[in-house]
Amino acid sequence: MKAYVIGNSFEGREIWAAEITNFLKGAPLTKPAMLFVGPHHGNEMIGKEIALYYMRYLLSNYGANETVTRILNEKTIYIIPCVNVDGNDLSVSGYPQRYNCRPMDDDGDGLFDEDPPEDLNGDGRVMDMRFWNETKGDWDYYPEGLDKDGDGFCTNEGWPKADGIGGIDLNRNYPKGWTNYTNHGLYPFSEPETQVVRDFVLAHPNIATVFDTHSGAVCLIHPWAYTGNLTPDNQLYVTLRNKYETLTGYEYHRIGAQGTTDDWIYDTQSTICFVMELFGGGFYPGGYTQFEQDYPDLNVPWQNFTHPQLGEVQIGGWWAERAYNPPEAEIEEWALKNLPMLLDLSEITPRLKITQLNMQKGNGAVFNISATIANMGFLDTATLQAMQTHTNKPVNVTLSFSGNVELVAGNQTVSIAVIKGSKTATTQWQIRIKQSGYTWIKIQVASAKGGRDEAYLRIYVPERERLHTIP
Ligand SMILES: [Ca+2]
Ligand SMILES: [Ca+2]
Ligand SMILES: [Ca+2]
Ligand SMILES: [Ca+2]
Ligand SMILES: [Zn+2]
Repeated sequence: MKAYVIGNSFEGREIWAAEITNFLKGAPLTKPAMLFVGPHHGNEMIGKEIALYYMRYLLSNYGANETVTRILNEKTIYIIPCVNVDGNDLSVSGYPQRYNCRPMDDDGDGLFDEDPPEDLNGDGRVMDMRFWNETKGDWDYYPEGLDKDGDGFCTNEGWPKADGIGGIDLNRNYPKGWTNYTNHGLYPFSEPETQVVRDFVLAHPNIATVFDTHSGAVCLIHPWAYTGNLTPDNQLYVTLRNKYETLTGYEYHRIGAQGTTDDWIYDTQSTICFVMELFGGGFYPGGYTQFEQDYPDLNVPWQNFTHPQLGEVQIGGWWAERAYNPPEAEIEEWALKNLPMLLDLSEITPRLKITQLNMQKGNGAVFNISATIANMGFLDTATLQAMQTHTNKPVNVTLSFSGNVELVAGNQTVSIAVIKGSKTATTQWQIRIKQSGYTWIKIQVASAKGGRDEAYLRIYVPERERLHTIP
């Protein structure tokens, strides 16, 4: 494993990536790859935990577990444990922060982030605060905290009146279907965090599959999110999601959103993308009531507190951290549910192999050479989306030889638009050898998503044949 910083967040924190593969069996970029994307939403911390769990699982099972060993010999796993590192740091400190930390004037008073909520009662988390309204005969609800700018806590001008920290919703900041809402950023890729993901993805064209993490629900999602339309690859997505429903116990649901990570990657990178909503009350097995029963700490009892400005209030209510993240003792259990799908996303990538080389002798020192390239993987070397938008990268088969060989027919590099999963393609050349004795011919196959392979042919030309054919 290699781990390195791939960029910095809005507040300058480091965003990391890891690449895991057997480096002795080929450089990471030359192997088909799967990308694990950690949280774009700071309060959805379970994604980061499962990233680290998966990292440890792969590293500790190489050589012991047959599947892991095969995957790390043949494939590369990229892991970005956390995208929204600023939001994550705030959330860990008890302030649930979905967005990044770019300052935003939420209440339109010309000041930025001037009045964020805070942990008043010192229990380590920012909760809700309620105050009995005599006139209404009901509670008024505010975020826990002080009115630092003297404009009130919460009025009929909007909720919350306080202007909290940031920010931009990073999973709305990608170009596909991007819409001009306040929290989507000024333009697609306006945020340092999404730029980091973009640059990483563009620098690794070998990524064939993506496992992107969110939480707040228990379900799996795939493109398109920006419209209700089906993608050109829908048949494939349905086949895979049926398998993943069985493997993980998560159900497929369509959740619409504009400008998401996975719509962009799938749209432009010939990559099959899934989002896992890892944990939460949405689509929870047995429903939301069951979720509340299983996690009673979700509803924190109201506790009396003497507020310096409001007098007697109560602090408690719905605990956002639990709504998005399982208790520590359950993290492994939720990671294990996802493990078979994580492994499978590495297994299904295309993988090219030269399975057959033929040589037929023609007249004199002329030889017909053919190579059969097999896609040993389940996925095609390009998605249908990529084929339709002409963004597919071809499979290139190249014949290399020394100066004593002349290419008579065929292109030295043959480009094949796509090789379907579990299918083969055959390329042919005709060469003339201008020298007697042994000659080596090299055949190489290279593709963005399907990895590389090479093979050699040794051809013997007796002295009299050479004299025959060379003018
Ligand atoms: Ca403001
Ligand atoms: Ca703000
Ligand atoms: Ca508190
Ligand atoms: Ca205020
Ligand atoms: Zn999310």
